[in-house]
Amino acid sequence: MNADLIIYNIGQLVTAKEFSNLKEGESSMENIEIIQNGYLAVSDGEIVGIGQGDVPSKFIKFTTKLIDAEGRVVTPGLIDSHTHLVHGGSRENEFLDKIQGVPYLEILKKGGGILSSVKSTQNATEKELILKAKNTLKVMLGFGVTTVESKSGYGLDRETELKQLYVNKKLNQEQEVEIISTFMGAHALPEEFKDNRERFINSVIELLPEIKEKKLAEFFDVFCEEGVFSIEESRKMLLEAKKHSFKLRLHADEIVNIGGAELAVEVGAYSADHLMAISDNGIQALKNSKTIANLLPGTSFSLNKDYAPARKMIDAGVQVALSTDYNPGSCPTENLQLIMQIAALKLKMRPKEIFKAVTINAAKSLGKEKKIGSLEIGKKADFVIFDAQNIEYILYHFGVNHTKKVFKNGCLVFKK
Ligand code: IZC
Ligand code: ZN
Repeated sequence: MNADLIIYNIGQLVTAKEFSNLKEGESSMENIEIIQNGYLAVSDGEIVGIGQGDVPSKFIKFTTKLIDAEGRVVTPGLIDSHTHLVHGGSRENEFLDKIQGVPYLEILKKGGGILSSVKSTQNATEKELILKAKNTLKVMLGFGVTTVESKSGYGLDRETELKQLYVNKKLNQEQEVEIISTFMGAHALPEEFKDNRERFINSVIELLPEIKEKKLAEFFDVFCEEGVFSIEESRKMLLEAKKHSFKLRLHADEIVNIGGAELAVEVGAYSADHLMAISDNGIQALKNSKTIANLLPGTSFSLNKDYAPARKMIDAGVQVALSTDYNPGSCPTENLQLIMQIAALKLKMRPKEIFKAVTINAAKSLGKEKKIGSLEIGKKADFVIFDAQNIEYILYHFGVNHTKKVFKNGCLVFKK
């Protein structure tokens, strides 16, 4: 099989392919393959060869483009599996309150927070939202991110929710980063429904068939949190969404423990996200399930809150992903590398665990592990060349961008 692109002389090729027999002393999240002195062969946007040492001559024709990685690290394209990508405006007007200790849920209660972004998003045109999101995605791509999950939830009315989801669809057609779309109509309770929660919940449920029919979202998500949507309310919406063939994810146990992780497992969600306040019972539930624990430590950092007990979860056998939670309130950053560095420094996650969390586990949390998340024959040629000789360096030297080149479907889409 000829290749049209070959990367050779790769110091550490993190294929992120999982193996089942763990080595002595390794956690169940350190079971990813790293090839020393590797090569990668690509044809037609797919991986056709991968291995160690010299590139076999069968891959090379005289038009093959050869890239010398000069001993650098190559990984799968990073996957940011939890973002609130599409929104109008920003919330720096709440920043001073926030750093002076006004709680996140209190700002929301006063009509700020999410509800402030809802107003900005309702007031923005589709064109403005597309332009803003494209700029964000360009920054993300520069950090090595080739797939992004994007939630609605700054509309809270039919028109604006659909507008956000249309923007997701357009973004998939108009730029390189692949978008996985999530309908999150239950992100907050609009003020006009304060005395009629049930009517709002029903209005979210009523939107499900239309969104499904128009193929505007693959996933459904709820902000299950004290003072936002209760366990019972969340369960009702999640089960309705499931009936309409949505895949599920859930904002769970972010600020107060109300049993969100257990609910995520109960409804068969692909991911339970945040988990800063998860209980031991929640950890047990996740451990015995296929639900991925999607941790967002940038949010703890930004809200000055406790970090999710990642070590405890991983040591118990829970599979973890890491994402930015990019949003205008609790985590306004596109920088997934910074999140990985915080995961090392604050969650005490180990280098292999961190790379697993932003590649194959993130892919699983989106149900896309057959196509992306690891570098294996037949999968998409989404990969990053980092300007580093080993993965530890990328985590240790924090706050800068280590990306050298990013490839999506075998095409160069970012170069430093
Ligand atoms: O806009 O504050 N946690 N939703 C749930 C968010 C954070 C986004 C926001
Ligand atoms: Zn979120």
